Amino acid sequence: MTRTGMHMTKKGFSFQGPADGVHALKSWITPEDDLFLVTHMGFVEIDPDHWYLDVDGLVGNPMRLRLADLQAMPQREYMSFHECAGSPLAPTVARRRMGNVVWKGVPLSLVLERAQISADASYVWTSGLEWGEYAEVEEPYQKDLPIEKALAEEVLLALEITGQPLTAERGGPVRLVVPGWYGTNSVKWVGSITAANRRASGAYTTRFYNDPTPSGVKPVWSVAPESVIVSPSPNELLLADVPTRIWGWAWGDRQISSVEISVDGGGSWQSAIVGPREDRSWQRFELPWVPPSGQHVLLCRCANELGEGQPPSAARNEVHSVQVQVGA
Ligand SMILES: Nc1nc2c(c(=O)[nH]1)N[C@H]1C(S)=C(S)[C@@H](COP(=O)(O)O)O[C@H]1N2
Ligand SMILES: [Mo]
Repeated sequence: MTRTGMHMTKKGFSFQGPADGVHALKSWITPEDDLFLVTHMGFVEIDPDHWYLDVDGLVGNPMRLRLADLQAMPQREYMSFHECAGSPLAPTVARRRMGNVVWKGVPLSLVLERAQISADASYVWTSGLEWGEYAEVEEPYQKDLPIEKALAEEVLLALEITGQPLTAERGGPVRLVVPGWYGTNSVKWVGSITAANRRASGAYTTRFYNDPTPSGVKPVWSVAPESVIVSPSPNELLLADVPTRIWGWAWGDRQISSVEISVDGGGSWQSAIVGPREDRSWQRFELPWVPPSGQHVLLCRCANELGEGQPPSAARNEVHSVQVQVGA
């Protein structure tokens, strides 16, 4: 389903992120250069003059929006963490790809209203415009959202990230963003929206991004509570008896209400101070520490307002640890 005015710039799966991993994420808003980039089939460059968005399916008024049509609609900003769920082929491995950004765009709900979405629609499907192969599957990057989330105020057809137009690699000229949900749902290079009364049946909503559960599968949607220690990093110079602090970020679809830190490999835990959240931003946490000399394993774990926490292992949001060496 290739359209004119677009070409692939790089083929195949690709992940890019800062060399220092989470320890690079020192600022409240992640600069573009430190924000991870993911694509399954490759990157695509789309001429903005040729871009359009088709809205069809269970709608009274199917339509085709050009970029100028979208730009003429009301836009809003929304601050949110942005996190990749990790490889769909290894769903229990923590990859720690995330950041915190400000998206700006047209609420998806406005476009769905304009298209006169039917009361029978229970899902909204979106597709990316790129093509190629991933894990021996060759089909469009199509995702779905239940109607309640599709109509939520934070879900945007984004044109900008942190004050800048989306680059081609970031999914420009227009991408979907689904704040609070894993990055896989935020379809880049979006080209079509279809209202439906069932889930999408493609590989990216069935084979991939469905976690096995005792009773079946659970789509990789809402982000589970997670926290990481940004500082100290394993290679930071720490001196015995010199006061320092352990700090990092905690986030999830739901607000984080507590973060605990262990400085003895999980033997004992202390409560950290947790900062506020804005929209669905991450939250800063911090604990003063006077380190004794030697080697220490630092851990952090958080819980959200419902009391849901982080598993110790075998999960994408498993407890994060950092090993540090403190000089005498
Ligand atoms: N069209 C399209 N959208 C996509 C993907 C993709 O491969 N194709 N990858 C998804 C995944 S898994 C993630 S984590 C985010 C990454 O967004 P970013 O590269 O802007 O960080 O885009 C999502 N949207
Ligand atoms: Mo991802």
